[in-house]
Amino acid sequence: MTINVSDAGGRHRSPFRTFARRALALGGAGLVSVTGVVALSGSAQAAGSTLGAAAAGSGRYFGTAVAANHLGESGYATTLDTEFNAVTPENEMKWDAVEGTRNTFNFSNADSIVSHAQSKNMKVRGHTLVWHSQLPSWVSGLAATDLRTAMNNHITQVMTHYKGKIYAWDVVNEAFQDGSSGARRSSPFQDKLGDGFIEEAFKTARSVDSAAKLCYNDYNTDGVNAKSNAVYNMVKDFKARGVPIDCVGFQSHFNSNSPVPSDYQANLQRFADLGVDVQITELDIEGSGSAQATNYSNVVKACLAVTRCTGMTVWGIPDKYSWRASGTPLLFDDNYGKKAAYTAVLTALGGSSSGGGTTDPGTGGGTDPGTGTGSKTCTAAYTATQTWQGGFNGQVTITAGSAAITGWSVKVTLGTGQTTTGVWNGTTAWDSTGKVMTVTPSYNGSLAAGASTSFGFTVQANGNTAAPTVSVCTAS
Ligand code: 9MR
Repeated sequence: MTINVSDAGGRHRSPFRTFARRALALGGAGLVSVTGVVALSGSAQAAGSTLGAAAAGSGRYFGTAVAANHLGESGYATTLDTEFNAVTPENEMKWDAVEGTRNTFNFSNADSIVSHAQSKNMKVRGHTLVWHSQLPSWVSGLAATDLRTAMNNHITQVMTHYKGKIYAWDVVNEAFQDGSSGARRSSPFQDKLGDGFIEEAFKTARSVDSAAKLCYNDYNTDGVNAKSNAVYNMVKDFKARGVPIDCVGFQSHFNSNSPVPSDYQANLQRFADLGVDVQITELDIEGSGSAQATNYSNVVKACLAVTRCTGMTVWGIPDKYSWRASGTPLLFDDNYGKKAAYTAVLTALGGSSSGGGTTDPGTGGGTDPGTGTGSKTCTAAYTATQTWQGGFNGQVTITAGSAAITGWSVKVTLGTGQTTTGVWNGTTAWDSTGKVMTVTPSYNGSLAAGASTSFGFTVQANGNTAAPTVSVCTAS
């Protein structure tokens, strides 16, 4: 099996992608569009000819996740500045990024995104203050009293730094379990502080920045199901008791195992009816061509049909930088060509193309990055070269894009139970979970344009023969 994943500067993938996702019926039946009223400012240009401008026509924003390390790439920055009027830092505001060491705050990467957004008049969604993932080990190691202090301090420091610059904060992210239990997810916060940590986080957040909208954000809550019911009940309870909450984010990561639910609009509407805004916060839909385009169109129409759906954010710009790059889930191909999905979204938003830009016919694939930009890129393709009872050898082939590179970096995430017993032709650094290795060259960092090298590793399966997840390749 070969899986191609292409160039990006992302971090390790969330374990959430491996969770069983609730399969819901596909379809957009009953989706209708309405027009909102509020005028928005934004950088998007001619009225209705870009995503941002078209969304602004109904008083909404159209945003994207942004990674600070791509802002210097001209195709990336140009597409961002032309098409979008809102951004969410993809990783740069997470706890591990801003407070890796207790009370030492590093805002430089997040600041670069926020100042870019401000200079272009874009809204910024703050993502995220309290989350079990990308949480430094010093936090998880704290006892209850200290953890409470650390949580409130983190919220206070980060929100103070960005006070006045953030449209909406994901105050708490992914606090509920998947599946039918409707229970809260086990986390250091949940386990040590109990259910009350969520409302405490919201109250602290309100006390710091009363102008920012305060959101709860989660995935697998896009349709009506046990998990979304649990979130719904929490929001209802918060509203009844006056706990400050202004919005609910629906991540909306869709693929064939987790398709756009047929009751997506109805679900957004029932939350809106509780008196909160709703937002589509991390939209991506794996696939290609007209099927992908139709799904995107249905999602946009669902938001437009809910008056309190204030905006949509896609989780990245070109496919090559997606956390699910191999599924080509975004609106732009690797060369920033507009895919069929782009046109479908623009049309659903009520806009129409001005004829500029390139158009991808939407045939899918899209794993060859970088041509046309001149910037350094690479792809990483995984192959299982040998398997035996109890284990296998994996090989990752790195191929430079259209420019020569002098270094590369690839993350490999092992499956549950798996361990490695050896890595060759690469240098490894492990994360604190012991599951994610970042592999960089040992001697083989310099590659001419289009040239390849590979590294390999042995995996002890311990009952799990699934291929490890090989993340995007970052070139230098
Ligand atoms: O897109 C993000 C990716 O670069 C990171 O490696 C990953 C690490 O957890 O987080 C991704 O973003 C996640 C978001 O912060 C929360 N919802 C799920 C997103 C996809 O995993």
